Amino acid sequence: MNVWLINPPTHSGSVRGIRAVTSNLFFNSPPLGILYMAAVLEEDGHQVTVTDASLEGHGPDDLAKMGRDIQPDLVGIGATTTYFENASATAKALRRYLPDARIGVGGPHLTGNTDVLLGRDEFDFGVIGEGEIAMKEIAGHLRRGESYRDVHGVVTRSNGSLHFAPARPLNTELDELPFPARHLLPIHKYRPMPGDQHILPKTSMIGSRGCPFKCTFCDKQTFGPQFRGHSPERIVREMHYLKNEFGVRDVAFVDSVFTPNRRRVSDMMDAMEADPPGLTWSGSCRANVLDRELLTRMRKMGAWRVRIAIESGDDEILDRIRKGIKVEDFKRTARIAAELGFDVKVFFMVGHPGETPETIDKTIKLAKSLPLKDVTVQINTPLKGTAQYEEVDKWGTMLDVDAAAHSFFEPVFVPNGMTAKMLVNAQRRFYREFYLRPSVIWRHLRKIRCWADITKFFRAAPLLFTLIRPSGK
Ligand code: B12
Repeated sequence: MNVWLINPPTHSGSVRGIRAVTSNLFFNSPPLGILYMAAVLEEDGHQVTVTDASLEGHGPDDLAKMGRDIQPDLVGIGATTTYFENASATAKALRRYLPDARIGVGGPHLTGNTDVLLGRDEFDFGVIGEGEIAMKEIAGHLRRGESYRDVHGVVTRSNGSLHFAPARPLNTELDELPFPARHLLPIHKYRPMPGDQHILPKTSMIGSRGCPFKCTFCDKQTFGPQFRGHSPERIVREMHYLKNEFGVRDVAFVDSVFTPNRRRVSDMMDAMEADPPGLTWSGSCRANVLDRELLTRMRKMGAWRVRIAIESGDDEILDRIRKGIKVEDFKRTARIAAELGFDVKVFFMVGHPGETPETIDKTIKLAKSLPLKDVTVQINTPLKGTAQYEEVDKWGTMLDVDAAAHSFFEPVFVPNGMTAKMLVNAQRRFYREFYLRPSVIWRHLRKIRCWADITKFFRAAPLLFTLIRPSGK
């Protein structure tokens, strides 16, 4: 079968008013889910084309024209909530040129919102959850001229309602999956966010799926609560492969949680010590799992950055969002990491349930009190299927906005006693107060080693300008 997998456009209909953010953030690394599926389909003898419309700046019509040359039998489009409408517009445009192709959709939005398939004739089917084996089976059925309707995990329409095939169990044998088919995309075209740029070329990798922690804002419907890791040896093999095949020098692990427990981190460090990958890397870490000993081993093995999501500087809010970490634990880990020479990047949100101007002040104060190099400040966005979505009315008001607004950079939910404008202003003030300090500017300037380190400041300028200027609304 001739299969075409598409990461949808992020340009047309892109998130309003934050173009500098979207253009820097949303194509900083290849879509690994699509590349895993592509690898499995290739292994099964299919001819596979992958297009990242976000990276290439293609809109739905450009893709439709490309479709005439590719002539796929089967098309798969993946989307988050933010870009589901763009996935849908793409499928509609493809229909015009490819009347016989089967067009399916998967990814986090479809998984949490299967009812979006109703009344959307542009899609023939959806896949709930992990897509590799489901897509392989769908392509196999089509190759044999059979219906794919009952392939596990597939949802189709029939007589105005949805038909759900039995659910597909989570894949627990991750090492049986081939490496993502990165050779199908121009991986050197991806650019990290300026603040995430360390040594180029850089790319991303994922060492695990699932997260056992219970943060109420997180959409973990695709991979579920069960942590499933690639073996540490396989992770190290993939790092070597990235270095040898693609000349990669820096890897960002995009696991939901790179450090679920001490044992896992220690096993990974054992594997790296046994066969040093010889690249730098970074990962998302739980502040209460890491200690000086583990951080020291990670640093020796090439880790240059820890990304820590603490979200708030208020313990009451941390309890409410079931973060499972105390502000004091976070402070200790952030300080040790900075002391050991890590670039510490921390994720915060404003607009939590129960948030007030005072709790936001506390969070900003916390960020400024620690030797952090970068922060990301998002606006809390209750996604359907998350625990916080269930009790959102108790804590505030959901605004009547469309899916594209679920970018985490514009208000979707306003806590009681606050306004949307206050949230945007707080986010902007947070960035302003954090970055416009001599200590932080110096932390950035002292890392300049080469020309690429200088040019990233030119890329960062419009981004920072967008994020720090008062909203004016
Ligand atoms: C890396 C990452 C990013 C990168 C994306 C890089 C890229 N090009 O993919 C960046 C930083 C740009 C990013 C941005 C955003 N992200 Co993000 N991101 C992730 C993260 C941490 C890993 C993604 C990944 O590679 N997963 C590994 C692969 C194997 O899984 P996968 O992509 O989900 O694909 C599997 C299935 O979804 C399915 N599938 C996917 N596509 C398709 C297509 C078809 C046809 C089929 C059949 C199946 C299928 O099969 C795949 C293989 O099993 C996830 C959390 C997570 N751990 O998954 C969040 C996550 C995907 N992001 C999320 C969000 C909200 C965002 C942003 C909106 C918010 C923000 N401001 O950061 C933006 C939107 C960007 C966009 N383009 O849509 C949410 C999505 C929730 C939702 N309902 O949409 C997640 C799930 C985080 C969370 N837990 O809340 N993100």
